[in-house]
Amino acid sequence: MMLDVEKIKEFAYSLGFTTARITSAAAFPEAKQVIQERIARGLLDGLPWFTAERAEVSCQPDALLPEARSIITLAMCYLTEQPEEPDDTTPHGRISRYAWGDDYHDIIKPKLKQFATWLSEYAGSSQEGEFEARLFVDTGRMVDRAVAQRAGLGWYGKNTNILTKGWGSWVFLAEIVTNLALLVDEPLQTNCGSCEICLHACPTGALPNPYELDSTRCISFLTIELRGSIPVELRPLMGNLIFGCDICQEVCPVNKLAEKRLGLRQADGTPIVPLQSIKKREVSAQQQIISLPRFQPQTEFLMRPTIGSNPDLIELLSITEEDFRERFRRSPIKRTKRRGLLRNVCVALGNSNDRRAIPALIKALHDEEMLIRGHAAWALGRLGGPEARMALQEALQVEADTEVQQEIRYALAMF
Ligand code: B12
Ligand code: SF4
Ligand code: SF4
Repeated sequence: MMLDVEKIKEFAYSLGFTTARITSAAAFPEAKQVIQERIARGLLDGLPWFTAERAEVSCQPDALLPEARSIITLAMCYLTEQPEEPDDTTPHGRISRYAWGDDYHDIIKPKLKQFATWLSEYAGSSQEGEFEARLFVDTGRMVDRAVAQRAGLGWYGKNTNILTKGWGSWVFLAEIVTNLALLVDEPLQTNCGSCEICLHACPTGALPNPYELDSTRCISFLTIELRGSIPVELRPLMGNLIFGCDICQEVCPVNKLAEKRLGLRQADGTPIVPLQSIKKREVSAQQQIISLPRFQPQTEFLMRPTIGSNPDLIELLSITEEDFRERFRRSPIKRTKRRGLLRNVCVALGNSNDRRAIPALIKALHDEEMLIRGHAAWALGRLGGPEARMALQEALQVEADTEVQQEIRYALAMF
């Protein structure tokens, strides 16, 4: 007996997932080919775990669960109210939207477990043999977007994100691979049409062609995944982004429409997207949004006041290891560790053109982490002025690390 997939989707919605679709557990040969080709071209360099062998497994669901027959693919919208723009009394950074609240892995994983328990009971006697399932959220063990595309959960945007009807790309993706045989959904017949807004909006040129991301230039990679120094030629292009980047999503007309339809407002009560800013021609008829599913915003995604979306960069530069652990304990930001975050803060301050940052940067020039010292030197070189120059000259006398010495010399050459 075939299980009622509508009941399964209903249960997903009751858990707070915003879209649920089903596809078979057949392999994903096109995705495998694309990923392996991108690895070979170096577009995924800097993600050492992302190997051709891993891609092979992630595109082969029965390598993850031998009896796999279906994949339930799930999206959870993380749109929340937009905070007020900060005043300019001090330089501010920008944190990407997905990191304003708690870490989504910690929110979605327990829900997947709850879902699997329910499924096991629901499948009950209709299932021959034992119910089996594997749960995935962003582990890289599963090609989340390829699964979502084939199941009709959304379509590939040219910025490589999956766009869903109703929520745009403001969704996290997750899957349950199971040995249950379920009725599958068809892929959507939707695409971006002639729109290419995101490709032109990317500040670092990380989207050289539609559907192609050069991870090594992407600010999301540079601020979150990269462990070492940020290439000097990319630093000036990063603006005040200190954790992740949403630019290619913020400019997307499908996303703007989603924000408008959800009625999200800024702190002063005005809608996030003024109606007139969405030009009709930017959204093809195909992309017209279908009736809106229920929206159950997860309170865990709401912005946490201790983090904010636009933190004060000078204050942030002074945090200790202990402060960092306490402040970002439940946040995705903990991934960068203090040294990665403060490296990014230095770059943002270097781009701020705000000399008020100089005393804090001079202090950071003597931080115990060489990564922070090196990027503070670069920022001082960018901001310039006699005070910054003298601090750099003095630091060069005492600096023991050759990489930081090089950064200081590079910074001094900017004067
Ligand atoms: C590695 C990774 C990254 C890397 C590399 C991203 C990348 N594009 O590859 C970095 C660190 C840069 C990154 C950044 C971000 N990421 Co990320 N990331 C991943 C991860 C772990 C693997 C992605 C992957 O397989 N990349 C390999 C490339 C080759 O795959 P792909 O881009 O999907 O390629 C497909 C398309 O190019 C398509 N394609 C190729 N040619 C053509 C041609 C046509 C005509 C069409 C239609 C399609 C098409 O086929 C390819 C194979 O399926 C996934 C989680 C997971 N397990 O899947 C999350 C994931 C993709 N990331 C996510 C998010 C939210 C982000 C950020 C928005 C975070 C942020 N705010 O900073 C940015 C977005 C950057 C961007 N523009 O993509 C979400 C995306 C949700 C969504 N709606 O799509 C995911 C799914 C995590 C999750 N579970 O929610 N990420
Ligand atoms: S996330 Fe930012 S840097 Fe990366 S592709 Fe999009 S706009 Fe470019
Ligand atoms: S900005 Fe345009 S091209 Fe880019 S993802 Fe959105 S609809 Fe597609």
